[in-house]
Amino acid sequence: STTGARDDLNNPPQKVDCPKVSPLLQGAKNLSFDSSLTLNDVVTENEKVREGEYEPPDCAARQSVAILIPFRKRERHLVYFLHHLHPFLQRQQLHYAIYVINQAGNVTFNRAKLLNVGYLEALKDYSWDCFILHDVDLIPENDHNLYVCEDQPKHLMLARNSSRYKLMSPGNFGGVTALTREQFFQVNGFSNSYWGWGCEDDELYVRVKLQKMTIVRPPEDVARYTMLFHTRDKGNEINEDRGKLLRQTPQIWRKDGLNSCSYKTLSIDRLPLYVNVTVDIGKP
Ligand code: UD2
Ligand code: MN
Repeated sequence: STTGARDDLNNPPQKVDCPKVSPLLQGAKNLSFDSSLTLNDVVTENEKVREGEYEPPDCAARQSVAILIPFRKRERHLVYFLHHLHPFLQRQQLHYAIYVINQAGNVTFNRAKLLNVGYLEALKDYSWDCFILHDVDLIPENDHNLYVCEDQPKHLMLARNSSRYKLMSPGNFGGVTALTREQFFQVNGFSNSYWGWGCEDDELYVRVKLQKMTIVRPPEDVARYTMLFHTRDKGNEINEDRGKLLRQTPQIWRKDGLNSCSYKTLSIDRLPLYVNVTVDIGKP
C-alpha cells in the first residue's frame, strides 16, 4: 500500500528510550495489607498487565526483567505481592514479567532448584536481560530500589521490618537478588542440592565470588522491605547438610547447577497477573 496510514501500521514509530530516572517514582511508602483483598481485585486493578507481562506504553524500557518467585502454598502472600509489585514495577518503567515457580507435591522444598527452573523456563518465552530472584513474602517499600541489573550481581534487600531494619551483614545475599542473564549463566545458576531451609543463598554468593564478581547494593535507606509474617513452612525444615554442602561449592559448582537441572514441567498457566509454572523437581 502507498497510503500513509498503512505504512504507520507496518512500521510503528520507534519508541524513544525511557528516561534514566523514571518521572513516576514516589519514594518511601507506608504499605498496607488488607486481608479482604482478593486475587480478582488485584486483576481488576491491573488491566494493563497481560499474562503477567507489561511494557511501558510511551517509551522503550531500558531493561527487560523476569521476576522469579519460588513458591508453594503461600497464596495470601502472593496476592499482596502482586498488589504491590505490579504498580511498583510499572512506576519504574520496566518491561517485565512475573513467573511463579510452583513446586508440585509435598516433598522437601527446594528454593534454589525452583529458581533454576524459572530461569530456564522464562528464557523460552523471551531473552530477558535481567532476572530478579524474589521471595514471595518480601515487599519493597521504596520504588527508588530499582529492579534492574548492574554490571555486577546486586543484592536488593538490605533491611526489613521484621529485624527492625537492622542492616543485613555484607555476607548476606538472600531475599531479593538481581543477576543478568549472563551473570547467572556464568555461575551455572544455583546448586540443585539444597533441600529444605538455608544456605542456598550463601552458596550462590560463593559461586559469584569464585567468578571474581563483586556484589553491588542500592543505598541503605532505599533497600528496605516489609516481610509478611510467617512461621517455618511444613516441608521446608532446616537443611542439616547445609554447612557441609556449602564447603563443597568450589568442587561442585561446575557440575551442579543450571547444566544439571532436571525436572518435569506439569503445567504452564498464563494467568492474568503471572505465569504459573508447576514443576516436579524430584526429591532429595
Ligand atoms: C531466608 C532468605 C531466603 C532464603 C531462606 C532460606 C532472607 C530475607 N530470606 O528466608 O531468601 O535464603 O532464608 O532458604 O534472607 N517458600 C514457599 N513455600 C514454602 C517454603 C518457602 O513459597 O513452603 C518460598 C517463598 O517464596 C519464601 C521463600 O521460599 O519467601 C523463602 O522461604 P522462607 O520465607 O520460609 O525463608 P526465610 O524467611 O527464612
Ligand atoms: Mn520469609
